[in-house]
Parts: sequence; structure tokens; C-alpha cells
Amino acid sequence: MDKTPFLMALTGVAAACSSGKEAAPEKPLNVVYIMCDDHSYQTISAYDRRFMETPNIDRLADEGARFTNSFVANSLSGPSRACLLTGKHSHKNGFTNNEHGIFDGSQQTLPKLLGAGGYQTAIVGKWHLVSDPTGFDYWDILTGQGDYYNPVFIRNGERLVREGYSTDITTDVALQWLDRRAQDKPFCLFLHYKAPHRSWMPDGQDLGAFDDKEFPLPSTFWDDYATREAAALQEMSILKDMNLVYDLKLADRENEIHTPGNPGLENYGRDLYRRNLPEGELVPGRMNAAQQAAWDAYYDPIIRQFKRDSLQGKELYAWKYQRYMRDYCSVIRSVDRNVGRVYEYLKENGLLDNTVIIYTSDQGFFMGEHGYFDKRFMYEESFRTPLLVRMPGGKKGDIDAMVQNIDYAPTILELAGLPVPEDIQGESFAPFLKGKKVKDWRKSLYYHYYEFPAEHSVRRHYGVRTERYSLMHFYNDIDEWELFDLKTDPQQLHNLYGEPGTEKLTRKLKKELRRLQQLYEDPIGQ
Ligand code: SGN
Ligand code: CA
Repeated sequence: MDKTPFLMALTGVAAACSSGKEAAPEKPLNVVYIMCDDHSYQTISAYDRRFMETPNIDRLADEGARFTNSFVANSLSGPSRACLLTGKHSHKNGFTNNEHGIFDGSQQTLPKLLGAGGYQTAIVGKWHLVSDPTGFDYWDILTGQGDYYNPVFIRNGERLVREGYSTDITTDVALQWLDRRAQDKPFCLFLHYKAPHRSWMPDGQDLGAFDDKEFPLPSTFWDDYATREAAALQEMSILKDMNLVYDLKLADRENEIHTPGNPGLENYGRDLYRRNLPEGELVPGRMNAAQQAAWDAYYDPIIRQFKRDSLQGKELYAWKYQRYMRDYCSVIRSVDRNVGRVYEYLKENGLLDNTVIIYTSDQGFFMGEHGYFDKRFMYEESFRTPLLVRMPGGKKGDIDAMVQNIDYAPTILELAGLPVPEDIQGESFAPFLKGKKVKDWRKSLYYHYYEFPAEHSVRRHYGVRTERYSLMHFYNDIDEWELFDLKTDPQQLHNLYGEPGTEKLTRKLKKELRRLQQLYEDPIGQ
């Protein structure tokens, strides 16, 4: 084997670390990149203590860096994953939306660049890019969105059903790969959990973990969307669109639960979890007898109580919110436990001092803000994504620079001591991790969301966000601009666009938006 690129990597790491305060690691830097699906920063206690404790995820923040201004480029699963792999915006990597996207695996990607630099790479868990993974030494991915229970995986092309709970299994498979990996090469492991994606199905051991908790309603829960047309047009409202049977698991055997405003959806998704497993046969997604028994023991009394109470109006909506939060947070408990398993594995195997651990999500998520679940909007809760990085000898504490998921590829390459190709659009934030100040770091971010018409009916939009302002343009079947002053209106309730006195600011922001569209060569700006 030609050792040159590998040696380059080693030299790069040594050089990179020599500037840090702690002793430079002698071994090359490995990377464990952990990405959840739809994990909101609001439900990570390192970011927000209102909802739940996540001690294992928090440990990464305690021992590393917490990014306080971390964003995505297009708040949706497939597009985010394509941004990660390419370091490019959606219009450049070609994967703009989940519905029609097929990732072009022949293009330059992070795993290919790492592989050429002497790294061994693996991806385990959610993939969601339709075409088969390319450039990884090992891939073991969930099909589509993946199932919570007894999911189907495709392992280097071979389909198999694994019995158990998705988050546990994904970790098992990842750790088994680490056990088998070549010892003479650094590694980069992409560990992509399906959790906590809709419909938020907890592991049996976590059912009921939040039953004593009364989750505070976000202050914008009853938002009337005045001044924001696109905000009103969506179909991701907990009140209107969250389904009692599919989302909140009120699937009783008599099928008597109806979701107001959603006739016809009662059976939607029912089969995801209430399917009888024929004796001795393991069927993807279906629960086995023990899983089903634990599930029923928890949900059956809730269903009975729900029928007795016949809640209406605001009481029903508040009840839906509590159920949503209980399930969602219960799913995160398993994620947190499994992050702890990964950490312990690295510790036991002497890898903590030469492995960077990155924790993030494919985008943020609404936990009832504006009355929403889901993501997609350029509004803060879904535009932002959690980002914690524990790097040996690296920065401890907050990094407030504005970073975006197109930056992950160049950052990982720089940490690996490998060159960053010119055509990558993101910027490496590795200098921040090394505790350095960076002059001329970007002062604005570009965003572009494309998936419409589609589920949840969020209109297509693009926009620019500076440290203080957020300007977005909703287009396609509407033509609406929204402008927010994040300093005076962090919850984005008051659309300033068109208000007297904002003309100069609007002109400035539109100019910046055009500059970014040209810089990133988004055809919509041409
Ligand atoms: C599914 C969900 C949606 C979700 C998308 C995209 N519906 O279609 O609620 O917005 O995934 O999510 S479901 O009925 O299938 O649960 S993403 O994170 O994969 O982009
Ligand atoms: Ca997602």
C-alpha cells in the first residue's frame, strides 16, 4: 500500500495538535460522527434544561465544545445527509428533496476523500439517499426511514432483518465494526440513528419514563400566524395534523379513535406497531411477542383513559402536546444511553485520547413552538441543529461562530490532516476546535428548502441569516417575504417585511442574499 497519504494525515494531525495546550496525541485522529434524525437542541440538556436530562450527550459538551450557532442548509433528512457527504449546498450536490432525490454516488464525497487519505470508513444506520452508498469500506444501512422495531438493514448490499430496538442495534453493529477494523489505519465511523424520527416509538424499557413530567407549553404554542402567510399554510400543526392513532399510538383494537380534522387517517400507520407476529417468523417493523406485550401494557390503559375523558378543544390539544413530548423524550433516552455505550467503548479500548466525537442531528425540530412538530422552515428551531464536538486536546466551552452542515466535510478533512478540495463550499471550523480565533469568519448563512408540494406543505423558500436578522422568501405558489429581528423578536412572531423604516435594512439583506446566491452559484439567484 502507498503510505504517503496516510503519513500526510499523521503529520497534519501532529502539526494541528502542537498548537493546543495539552500534549499532542501521538496516534492519528479517528472520528466518530454521531448523527440523529430530528433531534432538537431543546431536548439536549446541554442546550436546554426545560424538558429532559441527557447526561451522556452532555458529557461531550462538558469535555468538549458546544456550538451555540449551528445550522443546516436545507432542513430535511436526505438533503442534510448529502450536504454532510459533499460539503456543498443542495443545488450543487443535486439532492434537493426527499421525494424525488437520488444521490449521485459518483461525485466526490467525504468518505472517498478520507479513504484516499488512508482512512477506513463505515456508515451504520439511517442513510436515506436512495442510491447505494459509495466510498465507504463498510456500509450497513437501514432501508428508507428505517423501523424502530426489528428493522431491515442492508449490509454491503445484502438485506437482513435484525431483531431488537433500532437505536441499540445500530450501536451494536457500529461497535462490532470497530472491533473488526484494521488496527493500522485511522477510522471514521458515521453512526446515524433513525431516532427520534416520527412516529417517536420508544424502546420498551423507556415507556412511561416521563409520565410524571408536565411539559411546559412553549409560549408560541397558540401562535395565530398573523403577519406570516407561509407559517399559516403548513400542515405540521400539533392541533390539526398530529394524528391520534399514528403519532400518538391510540390504536385500540376496535378502531374507535378519531383525529378531529383528519377523517380517514385513523388507520394510517396503525400497522407500524400493531401487527400480530406469526409464531417463529421475524417480520421487519413488527414487534415480537415480548415487545408487543410491553407496548400494550403501557398504551392500553392510556387508550382506555382517553376514551373515558373525551377531551375537547384546548384540553385535547394540550393533552396531545404532553403525549408527543413524552414519546419523543422517551425515544431520546435510548439515544442518550447508546451515546454512553459508544463513549464507554472508546474509553475501554484506549481510543478516547485520539478520537474526535461529533454529535449532531440532520436538522432541528419543533417541540410545539408555533404549534408545530416537524422541521423544514428556516425558522430558528428547525434551521438550527445541535452540534457538540469532543476533541482530544481541543476547545472546551462554547463556540458561537455561525457554522452550517456544509462545513462538516472540510472540518473532518482538516482534522484528518487532509487537503480540502477547492470546490467544497463549506468552511472548516477546525481552527475553532483548536481554540484559535478566526478572522473573517462568515457573517451570514444561506438557506434553501425545496420540498413542495409535499407532506406538511411547507412552501419552498430561500433566505439569508445574519447574526441579528433573518430574511426569507417563500416562492413557487406564493410570493411572500418574511423579515425578523432576532434580537428583539427571537421567537419570530413579528414579520417586519414591508414595514416603514425597514427599507434600508431590507435592501442590505437582499444584497447579501444575492451575494450568497452568486457565491454558492444557486441558479435561482442568476
Ligand atoms: C416522513 C414523515 C414526515 C417527515 C418526513 C421527512 N411522515 O415522511 O412527517 O417530515 O418523513 O423526514 S411519516 O408519516 O412517514 O412518519 S426526514 O427527517 O426524513 O426528512
Ligand atoms: Ca430528519
